[in-house]
Amino acid sequence: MNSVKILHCADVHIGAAESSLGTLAESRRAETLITFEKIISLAKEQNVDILLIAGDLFNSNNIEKSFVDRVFECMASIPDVKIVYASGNHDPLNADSPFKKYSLPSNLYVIDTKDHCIEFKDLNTRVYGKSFKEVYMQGEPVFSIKPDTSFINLMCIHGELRSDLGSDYNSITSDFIKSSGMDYIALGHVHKRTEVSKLGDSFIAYCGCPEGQGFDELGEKGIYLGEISKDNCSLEFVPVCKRMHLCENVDISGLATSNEIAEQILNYLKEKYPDTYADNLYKIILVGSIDDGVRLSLAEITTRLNDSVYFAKLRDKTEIKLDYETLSKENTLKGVFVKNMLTKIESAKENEKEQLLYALNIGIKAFSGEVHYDEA
Ligand SMILES: [Mn+2]
Repeated sequence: MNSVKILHCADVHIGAAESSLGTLAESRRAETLITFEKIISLAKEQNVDILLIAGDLFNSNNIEKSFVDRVFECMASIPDVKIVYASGNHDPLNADSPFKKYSLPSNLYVIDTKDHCIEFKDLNTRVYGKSFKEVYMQGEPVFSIKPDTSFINLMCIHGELRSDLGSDYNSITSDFIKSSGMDYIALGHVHKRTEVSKLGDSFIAYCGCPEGQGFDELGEKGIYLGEISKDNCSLEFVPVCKRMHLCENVDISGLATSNEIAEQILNYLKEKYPDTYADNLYKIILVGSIDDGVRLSLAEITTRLNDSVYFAKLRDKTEIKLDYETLSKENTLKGVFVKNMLTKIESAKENEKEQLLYALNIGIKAFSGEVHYDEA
């Protein structure tokens, strides 16, 4: 066999709850399982030989049995696919691990906490790896079984790429990769996908998480799928996420009512994400300048948006169109504040001016009672 078809996924975090979503948190939690089911279907449809899961399949070992049962049932439903699992820091392979507590599907191969090599003779392939035993794993993996070049050599591992051995999450250095003898190293841990790259003779990639879990995990998420041979790696990214987290700046200059603003945001989203706009989670940052006297009701705009999209939250970064000079002459506390700020801005260094102007705007909004504690 000259090549092997793999699907590389990691960091599914089944059972993770995005608590900031409030009433949606439970359904979002169920979607981590549904996304895993999609990965399993893809492996079957694409006639994958080996499904590599590089850690953090479960968000923690404290996962309810119903989720574990479903995961193992899905795995057992694709008996022709060999599934290799290396535990990550979220679901370490200790006595509490679902992979230790329950009986496993016969096509699931769990990588040990010591250096480990699993041989699939029928595929002429070996899979190396090492599982986390506890939340932390220091040092660098060592493999006593040296790669035999007559096999396709794969590695499935959770860890942190870095230049030294200082990580608490399994340091993987470029020297280690270059001397590994691997044809492909399937990495987990970093939730942001990297392109497939080559170090020495080894191809390597983080596939990222298949489902974003917050507004620090933006955009399309998925897995890598393709063929690996001794001298070639043809992996392609395949999106599998049910929803995307997205952060968008929307200019609402000149608009005044919540209705108009909500419509403007929706039109923007429909144009940018014609097929998926209703399904995504959005952090919308309102920008532009609005007339003095316009009072934005973030609550009303949010409510209107949430009629049309799965989830949206707003941040107000608009500026008020103001005549500062006239304001500074007002014989009021607000007038004095504006006057003092203008003097400060005038004498400030160039790089501080923008920050001070922002402070001036926040201050003016505060006089109208519009500033909330989470304004930032
Ligand atoms: Mn993770």
